[in-house]
Amino acid sequence: MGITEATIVEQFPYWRAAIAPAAPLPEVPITVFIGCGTSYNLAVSLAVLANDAGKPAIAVPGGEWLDHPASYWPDWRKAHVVALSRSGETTETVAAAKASRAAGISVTAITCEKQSDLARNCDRLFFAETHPAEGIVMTSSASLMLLLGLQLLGYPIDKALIETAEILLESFDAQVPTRLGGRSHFVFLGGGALYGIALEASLKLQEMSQIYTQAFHPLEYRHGPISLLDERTVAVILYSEAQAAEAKLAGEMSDKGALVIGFGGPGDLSLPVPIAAPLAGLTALPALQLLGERAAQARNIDTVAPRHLTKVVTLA
Ligand code: F1P
Repeated sequence: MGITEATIVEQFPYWRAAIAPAAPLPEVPITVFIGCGTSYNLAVSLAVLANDAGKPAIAVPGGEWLDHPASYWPDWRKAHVVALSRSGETTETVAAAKASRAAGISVTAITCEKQSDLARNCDRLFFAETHPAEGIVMTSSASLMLLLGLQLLGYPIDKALIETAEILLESFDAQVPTRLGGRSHFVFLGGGALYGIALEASLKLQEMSQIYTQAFHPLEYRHGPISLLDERTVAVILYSEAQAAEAKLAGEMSDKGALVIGFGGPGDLSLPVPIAAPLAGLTALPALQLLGERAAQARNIDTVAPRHLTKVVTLA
């Protein structure tokens, strides 16, 4: 087993260690989740889940919140910021956290590095230890930061959920990789909080395998992107409560030649996700990470050193 694969399949003990109730977020007009890359994708999912839990929230990339906060929220000085960064050193995220605090905004940090610039520049710190072998590609750390964010929003994580994620990972690996031959275009669809997960699955597979990937809200796919669909396409549908419409889309994509993998709903391959909707994304994340690894292995690409990427992306 390669190093990246180990960080995916061995991540669950780190999840168990990260279970802890968290004091709620402050009562503010808006909570802004910021991050870059994978951490931004998690922010997208968490902002939706915050709204679902009755806490108004948006997600903004770190660099955008740094440079144009008022373009995202006019009364931005009244926000609370939740900054996500595995390393705690990504230039834009750290600078945005510092600038927010300088403007009188309190900052909650979610990170896997206690001794980081972000950890030193926040008001509240949520930390989880990640798999020690994790390299450039964020695998276990992505799941862990999502888990911490869910707890912060009051969604309880328990051992049964973790077991469900493990079972899903195993059943994914038993059914899916052998069906991927000849497929070179991957589309990820997710609605609500699952859109951020679709973005993350897409980014992961692209980074790991250098295959062209796309992510959309499910029904958006019919408004143009479907023109690229052919027998080289794999479509991963992360089913939300809007099952009926998403299932129709799955049928249409399959008829047009895609291999449809349904998480929590129908497809050419269907994987059950027996978990409450807000937690479905976290449950599916390890399997989606493994999809990237398996696609890379099929192309003999070493995911320990993805092209053009570094573990911490900094701007001098
Ligand atoms: C996030 C990030 C990842 C990218 C690579 C480098 O950084 O840019 O999105 O895939 O792994 O790190 P961080 O702010 O979470 O440390």
